[in-house]
Amino acid sequence: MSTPRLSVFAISHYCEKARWALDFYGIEFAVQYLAPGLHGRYAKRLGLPVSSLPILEVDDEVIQGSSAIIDWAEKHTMREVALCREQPAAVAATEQRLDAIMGVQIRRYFYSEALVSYPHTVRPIFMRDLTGVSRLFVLLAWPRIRGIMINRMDLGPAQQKDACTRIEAELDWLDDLLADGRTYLHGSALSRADITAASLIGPLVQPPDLDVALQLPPQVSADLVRWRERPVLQWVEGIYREHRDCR
Ligand SMILES: N[C@@H](CCC(=O)N[C@@H](CS)C(=O)NCC(=O)O)C(=O)O
Repeated sequence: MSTPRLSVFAISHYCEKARWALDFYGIEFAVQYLAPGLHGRYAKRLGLPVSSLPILEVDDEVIQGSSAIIDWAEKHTMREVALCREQPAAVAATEQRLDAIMGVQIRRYFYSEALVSYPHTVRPIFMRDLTGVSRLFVLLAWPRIRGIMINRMDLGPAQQKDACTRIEAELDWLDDLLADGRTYLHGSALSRADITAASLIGPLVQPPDLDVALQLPPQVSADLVRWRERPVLQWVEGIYREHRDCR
């Protein structure tokens, strides 16, 4: 098997989820940072129906999406250790719910303020790790990239409020789940539900192990102060501290 190549955006929490799973399974991989805007062409060239990252390429195989990448890692690891396989139905349901709601709404909530009102804080993160033409592309095409992102993700002040309400409902659900003092969301050891929750909620916690430090806009900063004592945010910090040392 040749070294797998993982295409990512530096700032994406779904990409962090895939990276975490590959690291957990001890799979050596090369990271390719793509420029937003050029990533769509790349996905098309690979024959993929949608443009989203992460994308993993291994020999002739192309695997798109963080969940499919975890499936692939589970099959191809040489390590004895595995993510917890107890309560598979609950783990799958939680992963799907987090992917569909929390991941999407946290992104919409953050960009609704950062990209709309403070775009100068976002561009450097997108440009980080890019070289040559890709870097120049983001520099020159930034107003257009920003406009497309605002349209596609449906961003703005009202949308931020809406996303905030949805995030709080999901945080309530997770706080309730953790109220019995459990260490992991389901089962007796780290599962893909835990990796999903920690990666997707990570931007609200900014754990030191997270590769990218975000400059938080004022409303997000104020909400984070309000949320930081929530059991689930403390739990995410703990999961990073205990389990994200596998890089
Ligand atoms: N469910 C997908 C979501 C991936 C996703 O939304 N990726 C974002 C980055 S956070 C993306 O690539 N957006 C640009 C696009 O879809 O073209 C997964 O788990 O991989």
